[in-house]
Amino acid sequence: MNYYVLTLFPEMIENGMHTSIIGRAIAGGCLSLETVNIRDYSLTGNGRIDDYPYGGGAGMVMQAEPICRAYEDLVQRIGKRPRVVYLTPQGRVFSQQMAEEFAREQDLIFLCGHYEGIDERVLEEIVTDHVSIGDYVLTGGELPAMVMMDAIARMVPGVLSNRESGQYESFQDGLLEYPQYSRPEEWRGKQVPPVLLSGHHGNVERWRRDQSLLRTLKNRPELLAGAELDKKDRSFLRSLLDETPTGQDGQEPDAGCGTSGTAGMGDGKGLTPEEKKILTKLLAFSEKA
Ligand code: 6GU
Repeated sequence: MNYYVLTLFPEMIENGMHTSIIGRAIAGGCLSLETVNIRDYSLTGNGRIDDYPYGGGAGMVMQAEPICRAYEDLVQRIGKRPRVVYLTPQGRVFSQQMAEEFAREQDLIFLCGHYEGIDERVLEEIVTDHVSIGDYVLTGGELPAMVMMDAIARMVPGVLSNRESGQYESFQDGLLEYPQYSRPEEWRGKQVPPVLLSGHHGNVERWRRDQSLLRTLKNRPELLAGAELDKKDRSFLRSLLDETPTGQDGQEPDAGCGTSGTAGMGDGKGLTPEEKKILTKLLAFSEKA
């Protein structure tokens, strides 16, 4: 995978991308990264690339020509016209599915805006994909570009080692990841769930699946509606409806089952009345299907 980034802050991209797993993948040749400073394509040669918006209003607009020149110079050099992703809160919201799709490309160009935006005419000419990373506003497209490049890179063969492989992580099967524990067995009075020390592989797998279901229900119930649930999943979820509700203070009604101690993540076991309502509907639907 070859990444190209058109930006006013190439050092921000370079610093962020030459670190950790992505940095290793670039050093190892699985990924390549080239940043292009849009300022180098300023019309006046003084580095100025923005101007006042026609029609008035606050802020400045990045002009079409410097961006177009930076783009044309790049595609000339690489000899192809890859997809161009423009990072904007007005775009389609990025997802794991989109990361998997972009990962099948050989080359990707990211266009990062700043100020109030970019002259629409150059966007019409060069951009193939408008992408947002969520419903909040950031000061520029650099962090979103890095978010996308990171998520896409994980899906590129060779970037992750077997240990790091994303095969069983959140979203792969439509559920959130289960909680993880490492040494020591007791930390500040908190025990590792006993089932994880039991050595019983089947029970461990079942517990993890249940925790994934519970977490997804509590934090992202809309994902649970789309997940594939088998008989054992439904049976676990049904059992949650029979438990006494957890108070607002997070007091556990069922100590000793090995699920306490995760309340901080919003996934203490007792369900709120609202969660029970969601779950009841979901089970009715899932049992019909
Ligand atoms: Cl892609 N850009 C900016 N500036 N803000 C954002 C965004 C992108 N996605 C969410 N917020």
